[in-house]
Amino acid sequence: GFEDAGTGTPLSAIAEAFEELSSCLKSNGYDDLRLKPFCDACSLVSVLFGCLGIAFKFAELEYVSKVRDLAEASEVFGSLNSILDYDVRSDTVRTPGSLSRNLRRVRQGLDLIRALFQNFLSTYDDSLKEAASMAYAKVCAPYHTWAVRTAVSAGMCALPTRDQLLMKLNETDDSAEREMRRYIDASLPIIEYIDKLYISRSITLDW
Ligand code: 1PZ
Repeated sequence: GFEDAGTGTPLSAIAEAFEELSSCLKSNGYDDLRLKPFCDACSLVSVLFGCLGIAFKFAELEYVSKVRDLAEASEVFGSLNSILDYDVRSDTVRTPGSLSRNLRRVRQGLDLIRALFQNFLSTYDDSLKEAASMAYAKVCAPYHTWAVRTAVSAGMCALPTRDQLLMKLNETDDSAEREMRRYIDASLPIIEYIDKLYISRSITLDW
């Protein structure tokens, strides 16, 4: 908006990008989502990793490389639908490194942030460990290997405090609450839309 012009924080940029995606999706009747703007919005999320400390460097590399693969494919595949169509035809939906698999992982990342923000807003704990661990346990842990789950739970001990995180993000409690709510609301239809891409093709989501 006008008051953010030039002074937007990373969180407000993320919220804005997902609101735009979400309104595009709504305006075409939840029928189509372009791959390039989707990847652009997903890339913005990377700034959050910088706030988490070195323990989550591996998560950042994982996430960023999957978004980059998808972004590179956007020259060939215009929409999220076309990625699924391609992988269904070549029977590679769940093949490691395939675009449909990377899309599923990126979707889990978006949902993790959503859960994390929700937990952040429902507690005033100075430590983020509880909020982050609960979000991870619910959204991602069921699909991750033991080794990854162990590394994540070790990393949880090195998270910044709530105040440190707000400071790094250049937010106050009030402004962070506003921007996180915007993301929580705007990302939900995107996440549900991505799930529907698989479900409508009779692909289960237990992976
Ligand atoms: C203050 C908040 C702190 C929250 C910290 C939460 C950190 C969660 C870290 C998750 C680490 C996942 C690392 C590696 C996962 C891989 O096993 C899979 C492999 O997929 P495959 O190649 O087998 O298909 N990769 C992923 O799931 C993609 C990466 C997802 C990472 C999402 C992070 C979301 C952002 C967190 C927040 C800021």
